Amino acid sequence: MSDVDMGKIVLVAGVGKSGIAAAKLLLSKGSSVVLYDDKKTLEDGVYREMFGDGADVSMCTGSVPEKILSQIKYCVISPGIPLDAPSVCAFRERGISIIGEVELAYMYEKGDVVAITGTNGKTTTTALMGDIMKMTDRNIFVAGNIGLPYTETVGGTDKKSCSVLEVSSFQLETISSFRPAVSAVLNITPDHLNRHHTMDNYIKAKLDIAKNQTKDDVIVLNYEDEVLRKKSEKINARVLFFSSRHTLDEGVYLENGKNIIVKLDGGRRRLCSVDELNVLGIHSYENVMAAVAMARSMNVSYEDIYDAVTKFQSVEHRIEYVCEKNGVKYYNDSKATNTDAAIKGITSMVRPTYLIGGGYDKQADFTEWIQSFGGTVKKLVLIGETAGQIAGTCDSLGFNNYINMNGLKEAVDYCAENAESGDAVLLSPACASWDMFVSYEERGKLFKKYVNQF
Ligand code: UMA
Repeated sequence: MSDVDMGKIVLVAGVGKSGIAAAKLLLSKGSSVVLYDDKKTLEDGVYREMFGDGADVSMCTGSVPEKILSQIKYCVISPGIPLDAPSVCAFRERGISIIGEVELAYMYEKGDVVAITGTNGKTTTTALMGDIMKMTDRNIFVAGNIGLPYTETVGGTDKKSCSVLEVSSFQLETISSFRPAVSAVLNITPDHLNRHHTMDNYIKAKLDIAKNQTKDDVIVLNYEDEVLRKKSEKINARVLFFSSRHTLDEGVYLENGKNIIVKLDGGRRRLCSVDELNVLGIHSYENVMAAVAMARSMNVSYEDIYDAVTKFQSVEHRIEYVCEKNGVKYYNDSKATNTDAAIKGITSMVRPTYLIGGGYDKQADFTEWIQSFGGTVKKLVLIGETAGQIAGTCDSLGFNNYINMNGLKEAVDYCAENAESGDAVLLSPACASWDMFVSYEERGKLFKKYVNQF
């Protein structure tokens, strides 16, 4: 973790969030920067606004002129650019070293690093871990794939600070010295195979989060994930498991589906009941347990962990708790724009539920979603383009408890009038929003507005 002589001119590939933040960091360290993008062009005025007058930065698109290439030793690459992209292959052939944006930031890290990856849940877990760490008197930076480039925050780090980072497989592919004190891999299921080509490559990228960790560091892994359980034997760091289904001799686990138990260093402690959390569903409890295991590894007190996890609200639009009115709890899961996500939404409900579904037609099949209702759905309230198709699938499956409404406002009013104390109302459409709304965010925000105004 020391400043590195990158040479005077550094190429930065990709002019998105990461590329711009990396360029600013490099400029602040005295390098001159050549931005490169396969597509994007930035006009002169935009440069000046972004980097300030007189900044030592220029830009090329499509290809990098020979006279520039011949002077370059390093290229900092954005996570969205595949390592086998023609431009990257050409840079490598010229002997230019490729450095990832996360690796670049890490060169200037002065404090501790906690890093979280996984196919699902990493944004939520990173946000929660950030909240827990903020209970301490340390300076905390929450960054990475969550949306704020690590190169943008690293300049503020010091010996006492901690960077809590969400890291994607794209970012992990290009690390070389990156070494978190505590890391977590939440789960690994097939994703991004167009980029990584094989599942083995994808798994390798994720587990590279631990490649520089030693026995003085900790990695938190999901005991229910067979791949992770198997691979754990080859990891150098101390492995701590969390489990939603098994009692562990050491680690964090869910007892009887209800209590979060921490069993570490010979002690056993009940942290809380899941009823005290504002997040729902086994996948959410797993995220909480992973954060608890990481936080204990960072020596955060049980009291601070308890306060943070019980205050934590889920990320907006993901089974987001809105409020309780007349004994009815309202949840916004507008981000459930496909049936897989909507199955997670409805199976997370522990109360009889009025479920608002339907929307833009993506030619989906709703069978598995309707089959997942079990006894939970008291009434399916249908809106949008797909309402008729969903009703047809309900009929063919013998589920008759549905009603059609003209729009979201009418659907919310219907639920408010009919739901009884002890019920839940869940917007989890299983469809995109574009038939009636600009985005799922707009749909979710309107839902919350309608709920809050009656
Ligand atoms: N570009 C090229 N050639 C390519 C591909 C892209 O020149 O072959 C250029 C594009 O024209 C564009 C720029 O690269 O101008 C975009 O760079 P980028 O895709 O790396 O995007 P950033 O804006 O830098 O955002 C990245 C992450 N994006 C990706 O990994 C795709 C963001 O994660 C992250 O929040 C941000 O850095 C800050 O760290 C987003 C994401 O979708 C949310 N991540 C994936 C996921 O979560 O599944 C991994």
